Amino acid sequence: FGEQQQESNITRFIIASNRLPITFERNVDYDPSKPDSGEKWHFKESSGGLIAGVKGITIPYTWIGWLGQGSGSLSDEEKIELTKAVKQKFGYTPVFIPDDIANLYYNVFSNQVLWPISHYLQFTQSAQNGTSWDAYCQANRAFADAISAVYEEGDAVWVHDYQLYMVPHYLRQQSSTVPIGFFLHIPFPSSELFRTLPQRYQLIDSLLDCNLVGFHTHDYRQHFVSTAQRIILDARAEGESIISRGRQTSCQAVPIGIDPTVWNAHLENPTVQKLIEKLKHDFAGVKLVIGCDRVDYTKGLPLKIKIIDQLLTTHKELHGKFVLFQIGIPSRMDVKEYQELTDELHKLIGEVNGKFGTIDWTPIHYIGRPVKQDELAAYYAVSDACLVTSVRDGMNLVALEYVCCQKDHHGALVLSEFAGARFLLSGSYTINPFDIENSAETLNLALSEVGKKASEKHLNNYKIVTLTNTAEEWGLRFAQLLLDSIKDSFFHLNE
Ligand code: GDG
Repeated sequence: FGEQQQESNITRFIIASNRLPITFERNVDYDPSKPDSGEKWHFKESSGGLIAGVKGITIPYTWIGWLGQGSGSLSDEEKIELTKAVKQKFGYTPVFIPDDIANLYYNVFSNQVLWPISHYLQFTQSAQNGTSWDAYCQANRAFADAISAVYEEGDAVWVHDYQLYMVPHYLRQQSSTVPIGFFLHIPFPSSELFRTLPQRYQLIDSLLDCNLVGFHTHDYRQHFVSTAQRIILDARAEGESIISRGRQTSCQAVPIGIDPTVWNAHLENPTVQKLIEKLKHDFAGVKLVIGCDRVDYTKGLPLKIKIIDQLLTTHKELHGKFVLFQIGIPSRMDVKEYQELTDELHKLIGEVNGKFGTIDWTPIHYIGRPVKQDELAAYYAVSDACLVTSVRDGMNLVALEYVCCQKDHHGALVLSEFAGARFLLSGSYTINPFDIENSAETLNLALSEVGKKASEKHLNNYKIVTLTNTAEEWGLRFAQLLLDSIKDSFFHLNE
């Protein structure tokens, strides 16, 4: 790192996130003596909330991240080859973490301690121990080292999400001036919960090493500010910042957006249009509701199925005329809670279909694997409503994507009040998914208002998703806030 204070512009972001937006596989047919055997490594681009947001930003960036389990046990020679291939093909830099450390860092400390606590579920005591914390720190240090190795003058570092809470700390040890922004994609919980973490001090202190910390909503921001003041003795809130140990950290709500051009392009694709026509024909006269979630206990999937059960119990007129089309992407299947949730979900869906289904009607259509994004656009486009039942959710991009794909149809968004999107999309039918009876009634109301009141609500949401809160806007806003925060902290340090 140079020790130049960056004041005028950010020429490039170094994005750091747990995973790179690609997965790799070894080409088993590869033979260096046979030129037609292809390249040694095959890559696939992955999708997900964070990836969708970052890919929409228009400021140049390079990306640093882990390539997943298995990458840590490659030989040194293979790591060099793979790094070269990833650099050449995508311009990204992989971080290599030994597989046993990665398991403790990712599966244990990140996903069994930080993830549940951030979503208001108490952490597993057994997962919370010195070994998993040490691995978490070791992995975060590897990220910081990789960042400093690619750093060039004019760069700003943009660290993403809870897996990398300690990266700002290790970066600051190397440079007191490198601009560091951090964005949290999940909720920041109430201090009452966060302060039960034994590592609360180190985690918050590291975030205060940033110039800017961004959240999806004002509530999450507020929770962070009060947590910092309770945990760090000298921390005090001043305006939109926290001052502690001579550092000034700007804390802001900067809600993520999606890239509407990607979804509009899908909708204009003739293959997608053909699929939309086919679905319209196949589901004529049926109220179609779409759901699309990672199978994660934060998404409230069992509650969603119970809401459908309730709807079909109370509204017999919907029998034969209603379908929930649910996509459930398998997630973190090496964690016990996720395997159990998958079993529970399959059982509940089977029960509802068994209870109400007939030879020519299945109320819940379930796909338990990822679908292609253009196919997803078609499902969004033909659905009369989208049902989001998260028990906690940082934002929920599915809600935004649905609104974008409802350009012509103006369907209803039925949205949990525990998803951050609720604060952004004021034209939604909000539900408390724990209140099954009222949620079922709201869904019924929303379906009955499609084409009437739902249309007004939709137009309100549509403007937000496609104009005022796009991923592009998000990137620009974050960059501007980061620049402002650098100037502020510069003045502060020189006072
Ligand atoms: C985290 C936070 C926050 C889903 N199924 C398929 C597919 N997807 C894509 C969706 C959407 C993304 O995955 C899911 O985003 P969410 O926001 O709903 O949820 P998380 O993955 O939990 O994301 C969340 C987000 O970060 C961003 O800050 O909103 O609160 O938990 O983009 O379209 N994509 C494809 N096939 C699928 O089957 N191609």
